[in-house]
Amino acid sequence: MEKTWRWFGKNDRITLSDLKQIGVEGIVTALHQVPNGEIWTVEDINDLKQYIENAGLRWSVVESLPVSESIKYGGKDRDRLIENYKISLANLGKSNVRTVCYNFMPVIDWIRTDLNKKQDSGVYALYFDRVRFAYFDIYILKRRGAEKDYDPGILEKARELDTVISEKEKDELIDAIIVKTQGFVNGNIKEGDKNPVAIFNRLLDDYKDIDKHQLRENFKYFLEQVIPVAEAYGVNLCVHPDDPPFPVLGLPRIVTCEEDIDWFLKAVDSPHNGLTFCAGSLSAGIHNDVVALARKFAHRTHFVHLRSTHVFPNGDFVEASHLEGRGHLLELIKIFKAMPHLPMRVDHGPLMLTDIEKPYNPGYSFLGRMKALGEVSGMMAAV
Ligand code: DNO
Repeated sequence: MEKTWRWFGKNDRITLSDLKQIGVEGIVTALHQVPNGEIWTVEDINDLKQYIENAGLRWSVVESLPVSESIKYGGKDRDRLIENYKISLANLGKSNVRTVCYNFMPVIDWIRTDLNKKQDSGVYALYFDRVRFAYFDIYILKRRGAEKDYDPGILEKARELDTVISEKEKDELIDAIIVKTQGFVNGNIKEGDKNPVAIFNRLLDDYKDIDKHQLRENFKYFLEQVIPVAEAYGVNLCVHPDDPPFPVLGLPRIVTCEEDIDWFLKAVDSPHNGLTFCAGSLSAGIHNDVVALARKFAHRTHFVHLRSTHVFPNGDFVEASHLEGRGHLLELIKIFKAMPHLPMRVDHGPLMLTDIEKPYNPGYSFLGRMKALGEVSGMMAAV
């Protein structure tokens, strides 16, 4: 596998020369300044590509070329947005950037309730707490009918939480779930937006008639149009699994398990229609055997995210060290070692040491990811 690193562009406080020093070979990035749905021009792509190459690295993967909400819920302007997507894909192919990661999660990308959960060792990890999530859904969003999605034990604990939670803690929960984790990856809600809950509720409204079946149909419609362009320009598209891999907030999620992956790979059966094998996202679903999934889908995997989780008996999960947990990264490395050009990045890392006070995107601090890259590089060498 090729050792890559997610870098957020020229404004990232981590520089390309820092990355060279720690053994990174390829860069994972995006045109973060281009608003969702607009065309990525050849000029803009080449400018960033040249900048990366001047540092002695290569632009290995686009993460992400975002899919607009209207494509996902099947809005009136979806055909225009798909056309733009096709042009951006073609432009990437012309510029020789040929691996493109995206996701098909409605409204909200990855979800955590706690961005700084202190671990026994003193580092901070990302955490998903089922009760706090239910609280957000029922008491903050006030989503109609939300209660029926949670079991009585969780509902009871959410009620108890409501009697003790402060306004500040509520704001922190909103910030974790729909602002800080979303702003830099998807653009639906950004830091500084006033009343993120109202914006979020409006976005949810667009999906009120979209069930799992309809979302699959919309995904297929998208793939049928973009995969021929990917084929023509030699681009590999690879969808990121849903994180966490189960339905949330009344929204369907459709890349969560073996059956889902089988379904979309067959929906348009082309080698250019592939998977981002995110061990972290998949391992957070107790229904997933990550190693078996890797064995089955390696041949359609175009990009790998190495990360691991611990899932607790109550369903909460925490991001584990890259050496432990349900991700079984050592076993995955054994499977993917047969693919020397497959880009891999360590995904997320603990917040630790002198990084603790620095304003990194959640999960994307420097030292924790560097430690993870060291661990993964060691496993790769040993394998
Ligand atoms: C979170 C990331 C995701 C991922 C997108 C891909 O850390 O893994 O936001 O980049 O879902 O489109």
